[in-house]
Amino acid sequence: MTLPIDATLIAARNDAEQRAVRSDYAHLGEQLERRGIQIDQVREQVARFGVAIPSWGVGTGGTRFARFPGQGEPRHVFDKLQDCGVIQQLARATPTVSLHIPWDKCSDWGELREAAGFHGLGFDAINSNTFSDQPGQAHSYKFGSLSHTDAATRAQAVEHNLECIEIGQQIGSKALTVWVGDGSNFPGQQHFRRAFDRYLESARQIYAALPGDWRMMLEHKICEPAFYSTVIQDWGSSLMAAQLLGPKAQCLVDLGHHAPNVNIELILARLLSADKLAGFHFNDSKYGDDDLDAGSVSPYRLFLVFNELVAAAKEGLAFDPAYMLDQSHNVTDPIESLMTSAIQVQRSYAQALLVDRAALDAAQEANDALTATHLLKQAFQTDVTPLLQRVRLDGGGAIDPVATYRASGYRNRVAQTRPAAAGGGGGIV
Ligand SMILES: [Mn+2]
Repeated sequence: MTLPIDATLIAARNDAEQRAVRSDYAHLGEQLERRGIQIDQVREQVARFGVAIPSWGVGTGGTRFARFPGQGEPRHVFDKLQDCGVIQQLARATPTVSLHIPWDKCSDWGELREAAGFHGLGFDAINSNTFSDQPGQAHSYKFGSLSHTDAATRAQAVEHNLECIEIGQQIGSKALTVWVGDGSNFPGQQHFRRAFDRYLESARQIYAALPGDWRMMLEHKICEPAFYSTVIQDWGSSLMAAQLLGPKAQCLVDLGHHAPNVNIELILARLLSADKLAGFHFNDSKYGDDDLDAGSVSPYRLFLVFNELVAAAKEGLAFDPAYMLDQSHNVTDPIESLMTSAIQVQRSYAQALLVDRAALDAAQEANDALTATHLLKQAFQTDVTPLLQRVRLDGGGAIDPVATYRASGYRNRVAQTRPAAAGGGGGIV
């Protein structure tokens, strides 16, 4: 068994470009040195950065109207893992995979762990699903899961989360991500406070089953599938629930799960102050939870998120955010989108490392708004491309992951063994 992309192809393509990359890197190093920044130190920090790939992200996504699958769609979790292996082999920024149960259920978790090891991948948080019904399920989630009015439905949803923890333990996960679609579509449909209380009662049972070194990550969402109210609607509800549950419960921020124009970097600052920031789901949006590729519309906002995280780390806050891409690839090859998005997230992190923190502190103390905002812009407008290319080159990846991927013919190759997927019906994944 060999890695999915031929190593000699990667090396040949890198050889053709590496002289230019080293020259560009040296030039960027000179520019940064004039600003008092050692480029090699930044490069080492960026090389240690990783963002998880959601297993469902390697399949073509869709909207509630339709899905248009591409060639060679993954058939099962082992195919998904192989596609994640391609992403990590070429882009070197995604060392972990986040599984989703029951979509990724398999009969031998040990075998799956071995396959992940072969690709140099580990497993990040495990995701439960009580927002859709599975074949043979006794109770429907049409009207909710953890907060359902019916006790037996709530018990079934709790039981599913306990199963996710058991599976997670077998593959080396350390966190359970809980997002529920619970809510209402009509004013008056749901008693807001009672629904929240029922959610808490169920969540407490899940929390009680967490292993000592695990975290429970609560993901809020303003709407969809419930379009009038959701039980864990915003960071306020999420923070209340996390505080009531205990120290192992924290709040997960998905960039697409807010009202338009909400200041997300401020939310994360508040969650950091409360020691409740679990991590992030990265994507981008224009109108709502559009699940666009990270940084494709608002790269500055992505940078501002990392600016807060880097500042908090530098100021000595003890936190360990889990990062994951969570987006829907409807019109692109998901492997290309995920590589590009991981690099975009990595780019934002690198740019945030370039902010002159001492000068920013001084500008803030002096109420010099223009200088403060200029310092952020200076970091954001620095083209760190050569630095990211060097990180990939040093890590055995591709200087240009998308071009190398296209040259490898991987998609056509897997399409020969993976049957064409049916299109038509809606569904985000
Ligand atoms: Mn998410």
